[in-house]
Amino acid sequence: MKILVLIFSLVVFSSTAFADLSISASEATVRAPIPGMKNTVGYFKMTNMGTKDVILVSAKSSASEVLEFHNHDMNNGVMRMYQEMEVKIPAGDTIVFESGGLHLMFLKVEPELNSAKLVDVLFTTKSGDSFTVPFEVHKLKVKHHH
Ligand SMILES: [Cu+2]
Repeated sequence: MKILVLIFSLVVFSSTAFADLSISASEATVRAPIPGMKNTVGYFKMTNMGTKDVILVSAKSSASEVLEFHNHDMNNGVMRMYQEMEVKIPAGDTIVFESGGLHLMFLKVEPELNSAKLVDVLFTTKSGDSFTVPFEVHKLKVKHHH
């Protein structure tokens, strides 16, 4: 259990206005867009250590004109993604944004996303609270197969 606590305490943010908001985020990464592409995806884990559910309603970043919460489903064997207007982080629970599931969609990315090491994302909750999570920018490496 101690290991878990250490991982999640890596990045902890709390609001000044709402003492009961206790959210931590970890492993927040965004892929640098493939050259020529205007869109990319971000992944992270978010834990609600508080006693009330937290509902994310928006995300903003200077690195991208539009940020949307997306999810995937399977339709006749075809993976399809769709927008989620809200993402609930239940009290005491961790929600994982990962490949093939929930993800943060960066649409119309700014050039800074290619050169930056970190980009800040500001999340806003239904209760009007907000907090910032830094996302590490991961560049795609060209793989050589032998
Ligand atoms: Cu998407």
